[in-house]
Amino acid sequence: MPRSWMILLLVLCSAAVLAQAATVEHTFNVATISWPRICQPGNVSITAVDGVPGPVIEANEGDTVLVHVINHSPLNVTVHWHGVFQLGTPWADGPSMVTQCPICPGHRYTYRFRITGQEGTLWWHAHSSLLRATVYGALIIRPSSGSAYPFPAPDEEKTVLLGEWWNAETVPLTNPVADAYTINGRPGDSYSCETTAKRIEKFEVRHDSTYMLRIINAALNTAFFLKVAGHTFTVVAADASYTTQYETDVIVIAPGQTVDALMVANASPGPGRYYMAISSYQSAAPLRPGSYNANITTAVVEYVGAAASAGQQAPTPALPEMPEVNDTATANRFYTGMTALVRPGRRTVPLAVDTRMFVTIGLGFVSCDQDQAPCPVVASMNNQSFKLPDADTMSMLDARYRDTPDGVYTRDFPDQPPVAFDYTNQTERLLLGGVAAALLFPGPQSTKVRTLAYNATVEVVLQNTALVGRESHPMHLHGFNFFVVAQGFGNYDTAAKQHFNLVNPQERNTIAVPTGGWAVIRFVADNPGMWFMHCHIDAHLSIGLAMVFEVEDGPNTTLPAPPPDLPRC
Ligand SMILES: *[C@@H]1O[C@H](CO)[C@@H](O)[C@H](O)[C@H]1NC(C)=O
Ligand SMILES: *[C@@H]1O[C@H](CO)[C@@H](O)[C@H](O)[C@H]1NC(C)=O
Ligand SMILES: *[C@@H]1O[C@H](CO)[C@@H](O)[C@H](O)[C@H]1NC(C)=O
Ligand SMILES: *[C@@H]1O[C@H](CO)[C@@H](O)[C@H](O)[C@H]1NC(C)=O
Ligand SMILES: *[C@@H]1O[C@H](CO)[C@@H](O)[C@H](O)[C@H]1NC(C)=O
Ligand SMILES: *[C@@H]1O[C@H](CO)[C@@H](O)[C@H](O)[C@H]1NC(C)=O
Ligand SMILES: *[C@@H]1O[C@H](CO)[C@@H](O)[C@H](O)[C@H]1NC(C)=O
Ligand SMILES: *[C@@H]1O[C@H](CO)[C@@H](O)[C@H](O)[C@H]1NC(C)=O
Ligand SMILES: [Cu+2]
Repeated sequence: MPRSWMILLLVLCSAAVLAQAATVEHTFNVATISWPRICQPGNVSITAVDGVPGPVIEANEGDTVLVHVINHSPLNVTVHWHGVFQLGTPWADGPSMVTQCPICPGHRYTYRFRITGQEGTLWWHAHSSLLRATVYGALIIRPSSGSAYPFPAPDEEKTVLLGEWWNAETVPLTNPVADAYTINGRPGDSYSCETTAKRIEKFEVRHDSTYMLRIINAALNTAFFLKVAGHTFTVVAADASYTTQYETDVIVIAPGQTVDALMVANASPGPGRYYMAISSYQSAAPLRPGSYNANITTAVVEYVGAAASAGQQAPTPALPEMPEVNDTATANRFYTGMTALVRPGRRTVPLAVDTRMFVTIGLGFVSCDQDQAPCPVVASMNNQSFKLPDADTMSMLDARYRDTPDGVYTRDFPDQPPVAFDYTNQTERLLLGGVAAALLFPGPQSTKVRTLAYNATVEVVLQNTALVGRESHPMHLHGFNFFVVAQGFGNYDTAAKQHFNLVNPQERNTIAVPTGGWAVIRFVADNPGMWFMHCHIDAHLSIGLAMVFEVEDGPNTTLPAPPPDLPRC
């Protein structure tokens, strides 16, 4: 071995010792628990891991995470580690019937994976039926020991998990409109009814200290605006990828996304109490009143000393002025405002493309008789509406491993929609008379995958349609981060290529494709497995807004054998 290699090895070894990669171990008891309703007497039975939100997983980059999930509930369950690359551990990803059969009542499964090449804020959630409404928590990855944040270290960190709450059992969910939004499981002061104890999250701060807010949108169906009265933010990361510092007084966050933002506690006129508030961002046009909860939810940012000054009643917090519910301009400014923080030795956007796809995403209808009108809504990608394999067959990853896809999935997910049309034009004449009508009814649901060669560089244009209505779909890719090289409103035009950001595009695992618009993403398929790509609005995922990438084995990288305790169907 050449001398320089020996030295390199020695350096690497001592770096490994310094880094002290650890094992982070948790036991998640999934169970039916009793939890207080909001603004109504009594409790409701929900499925949860200890409570809402569930336990926080804290790790350093390089650590191995081991979670023993024990299902004490009467429902099938799986857990997904949202945003974790799962390099070499595709059996630990979690989506039910994609990478595993569910953990049946009374059974258990140990998820085991190593966190490499990513740091920041991620989260975990159930990935079977609608259980993630109450089965979720934060997954925080700090730099490996010996490394530092690429910005001045904050004095303290606060996790801010945004959710939705129903006063009924969420499975089955009969009303998609939440009874309340929550911050760390609490509804806040706008819900201080007689019948309910006040439950509000409190963030205690010291004057002039800097806080890193790790904000996670765990809601089933709702994107949020978040503000703190009297304070502004510096965004430093999104989806566990560092960004150049971006100054803003409002955070916009779609389901599935995370944002890390620094907040200095320097409010004027001075120490006191300030509301953090979240409100719904409705991207749908036309706006559909009654299709969302218009209430705001609050937490309180309280300066040390402000609560009990001179034994008096704490001052009423100031409330931030929230954007209008349909303020797409504000959402777009935030979503497009960030660029990646380019650092030496880290992954950058691929410049050459091997596989190109153009994928329409949106809603349509199940074809039905006149007397059943309006027909039920269905969702599709390139005119394919996705359904999971039946629970009595086998998971897609298992079928791939055994090379027996028959009866589980087919390899014919198309690279283009069957027809090209004016995707974002809502003109009635176009829908009824034109080619678009052919895409309005995608037909029976199926389980189609796009097979990708190992290491292929993939570019996907995600084009929203306006067949039923304009709307932003937060598209989430399992197993990979992608670079968002461009996004815009209207129909994608190849002339946009001239404006691709191939220098420092933001890196994400969930892109809120602009309402009535498009986004172009790139990723490298360097991890053999079955990787779900889907809308992170559960109401759309459950009606077919999904597909799966089947990534082939590489020369030296093959799909590992399933772990012995993998649940079987
Ligand atoms: C309601 O749920 C809370 C939280 O789990 C629990 O502390 C309380 O005892 C429950 N109340 C009832 C009446 O079950
Ligand atoms: C908003 O909150 C109030 C209680 O403060 C509640 O009566 C109302 O139903 C809520 N609105 C919605 C749409 O849930
Ligand atoms: C938002 O909705 C209101 C009420 O429906 C409407 O008047 C306004 O034009 C909408 N704004 C945008 C930007 O769509
Ligand atoms: C939408 O389609 C109609 C009918 O083809 C056409 O007249 C109109 O110009 C289109 N609108 C836009 C904004 O392109
Ligand atoms: C969309 O899919 C359905 C069902 O497979 C088919 O009937 C329809 O023709 C397709 N649309 C187009 C434009 O090909
Ligand atoms: C993967 O692709 C990159 C360039 O795109 C290349 O440098 C590398 O050698 C490839 N790796 C394998 C294992 O094919
Ligand atoms: C695969 O591994 C073999 C033996 O370890 C090595 O010679 C070869 O270069 C590797 N190929 C790639 C593409 O990494
Ligand atoms: C639970 O999972 C098992 C095993 O895959 C399956 O046989 C059963 O049908 C599932 N039950 C429900 C209610 O989905
Ligand atoms: Cu969607």
